[in-house]
Amino acid sequence: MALLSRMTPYVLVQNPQIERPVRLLLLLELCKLRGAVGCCGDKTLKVSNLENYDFSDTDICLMSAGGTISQKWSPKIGAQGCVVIDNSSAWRYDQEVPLIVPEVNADAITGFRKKNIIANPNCSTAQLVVALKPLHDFAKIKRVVVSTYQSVSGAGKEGMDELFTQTRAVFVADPISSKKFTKRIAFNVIPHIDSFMEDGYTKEEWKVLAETKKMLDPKIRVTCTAVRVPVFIGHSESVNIEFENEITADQARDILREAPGCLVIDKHEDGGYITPVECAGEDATYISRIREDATVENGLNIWVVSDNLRKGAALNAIQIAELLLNRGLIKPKKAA
Ligand code: 2RA
Repeated sequence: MALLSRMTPYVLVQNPQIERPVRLLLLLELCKLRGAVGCCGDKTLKVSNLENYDFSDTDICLMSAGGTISQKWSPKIGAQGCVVIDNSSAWRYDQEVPLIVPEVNADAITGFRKKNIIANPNCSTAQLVVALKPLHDFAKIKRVVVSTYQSVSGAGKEGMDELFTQTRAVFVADPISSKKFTKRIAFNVIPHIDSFMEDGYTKEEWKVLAETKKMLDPKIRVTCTAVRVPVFIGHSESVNIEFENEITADQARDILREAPGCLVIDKHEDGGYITPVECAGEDATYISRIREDATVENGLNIWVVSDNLRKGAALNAIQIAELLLNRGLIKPKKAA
């Protein structure tokens, strides 16, 4: 992160018509935590109007303003020589835009030059591929079945507010209304995230397959059920994996213990596993409950938990920026 603080201060742009204070703050918080004090840490950040901002002096734009803004602005910003790291889904499936999780496909980053845009994956995919990559390298994954348990912060501040308000309403016997989610989320689970597609899957479920294939291996077959749960921060995933080659649970545990970004907490005792409450505010992708699946030839079941606001969003974006700098792929335009 030291490199970032030597750069010209990068600008976090907010469209004045769109209020996204939480997302913006999360990015700022993370920069502060990871030591980019020279950029924005304890300083007052100037928010400029996107319409007339000149990006030609700016090295990196961390874009977290939604797909519509990104579609319109990322190419214009990229054309001014500023690299956009985009958190929306606008560019993830574009063949000319690399989709990057540094622990998984760092080498693919060089493709950013075509458009000067790099895409950050969907939160549920980011943690999944961090866990899958080292196992794929060892025993070649054939098929993955994922069930997600996604926290309400994946739906932003309004999602968090809705869980809080509804939970309180249940206790004080107030009427309960749902705006952000399609059904009551307090004391409930909802098997529906993002919009429905023609085949009956949701867009969230489709993203998991499309992004896993793009980043890890297009030959891997992936199927997913994405579920919203009444948890504020931290996505969990139950993952069933079928491999081409033999792999034992002990081998998987050893491999994952050494793998970048992974932390294995897997004791066969009460509480010997990770839950979202413990992962919130942490950078790692936690893996627990590693077991052999006796119903297939080479199968494993694992439990993957990570802070969706960090590895699933802000942290991964910062890691991409670090990757650009550490590999000398961009040179700071001005010294800070
Ligand atoms: C969600 N995956 O949890 C989305 C956010 N990117 O709703």
